[in-house]
Amino acid sequence: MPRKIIITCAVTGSIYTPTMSPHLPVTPAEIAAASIDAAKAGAAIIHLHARVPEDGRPSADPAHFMEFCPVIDAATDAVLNISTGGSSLMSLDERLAPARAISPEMCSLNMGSMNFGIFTLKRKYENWKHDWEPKLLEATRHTLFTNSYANIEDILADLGEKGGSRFEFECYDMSHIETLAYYLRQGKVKAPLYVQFVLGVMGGIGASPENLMAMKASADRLLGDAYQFSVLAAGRHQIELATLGVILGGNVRVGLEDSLTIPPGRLATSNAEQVRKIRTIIEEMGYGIATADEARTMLDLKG
Ligand code: KMH
Ligand code: ZN
Repeated sequence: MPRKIIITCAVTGSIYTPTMSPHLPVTPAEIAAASIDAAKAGAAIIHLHARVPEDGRPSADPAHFMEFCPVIDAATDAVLNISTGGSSLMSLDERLAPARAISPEMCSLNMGSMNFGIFTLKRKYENWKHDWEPKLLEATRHTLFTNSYANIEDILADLGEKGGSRFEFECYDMSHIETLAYYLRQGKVKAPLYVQFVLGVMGGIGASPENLMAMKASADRLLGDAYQFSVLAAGRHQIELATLGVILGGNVRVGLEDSLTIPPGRLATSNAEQVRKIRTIIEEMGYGIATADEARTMLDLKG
């Protein structure tokens, strides 16, 4: 039996802005359609952020999430994974409101505080559709993405112990794996941990094969058999590092939240296009694709 690989698709996020790609889903109808198409293409998990429908600004308003989550739920059996990272410019209370309202099967949990330098994207664009876009990017030069120990513990207690959600542990650097290992030793998190190795965010570890292998070696040493992993490479290395992640025994995350492009370097026309690309590579290598229910079993989700 070939090993089954879980594909997560992160459909819109809060990093890229509407000027950067006409294919970035923004309205609830677009986010729902992109998610449904990604699930049909093979994504077992859909990682979700919301945007203000009128202008595409990142939103943490639960009402915006409620416009697309039930639609995706009704049309697919995909696991819904709600962001608790929101955007680095939101307060923690804002960031947690959607997952608190929805109590999803999964949510993200960012494992440390860091710079989150998306201001560097600014230089590539001109003729902004909206004034807020360059301003938001510039603001990240001055802001920290705050995920204190107390913040992490609140999320574990509130959404995890109380709400029954399980986590995509976002690890942007080796130190974040150390923090997760601390909580494993404390008994505050339990196997199977789903660790997302996040490479290529400015402020975190860079997107290279060597860094991915170092993250994996560190997690093997610190988390042993208590974890499974997935690979997310932000930017143009998305597909190749996801492929290496599969070779190293892991799962993958793609989607326009993390990269607007598709090899050999053009804009992806949809989230589903990236899912189909990685699915083809996975199947050509002889692996299988996990269904949503198989992902639920592998990750011990509440279902
Ligand atoms: N945007 C990704 C680099 C979250 O939503 O909590 C990581 C992420 C964080 O998806
Ligand atoms: Zn996210």
